[in-house]
Amino acid sequence: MRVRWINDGMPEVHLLREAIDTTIFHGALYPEVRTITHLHGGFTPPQFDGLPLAWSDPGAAEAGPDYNPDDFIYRNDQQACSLWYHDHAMAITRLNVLCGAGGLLHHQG
Ligand SMILES: [Cu+2]
Repeated sequence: MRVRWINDGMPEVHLLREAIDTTIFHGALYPEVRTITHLHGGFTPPQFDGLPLAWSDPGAAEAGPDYNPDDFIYRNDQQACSLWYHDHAMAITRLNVLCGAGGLLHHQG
C-alpha cells in the first residue's frame, strides 16, 4: 500500500502549546508545530516507519534529520489485524495525539 502523508492545514501555534516540554530538546530548536505519522505495529521498513526525528513542519520548510518526503510504502504482508497510526513527532507525540492525530487501519492480511 502506498500512502502520501501531507502535513498541511495545521495551526501556526500548537493547540496545546503550554504543555510542550522544551527541556528535553537537548538544545535543538524544533518548530512548535510538527508531525510525522507512525503505523503502530506495522511491519514497516525504517525509512517509512515514522521515526520521531522524521518530523516536518507544515509544508516541510523545516524537517528532522530522518525526514523522508517520499510516499510511504506499507508491505501488508503480516497477519490480518487492526493497527493504529499516530503522530510520532519528537517530544510532542502525546500532545499531537491528544489533538486527534491518530486513526485506525484494518489490515486484511
Ligand atoms: Cu505507536
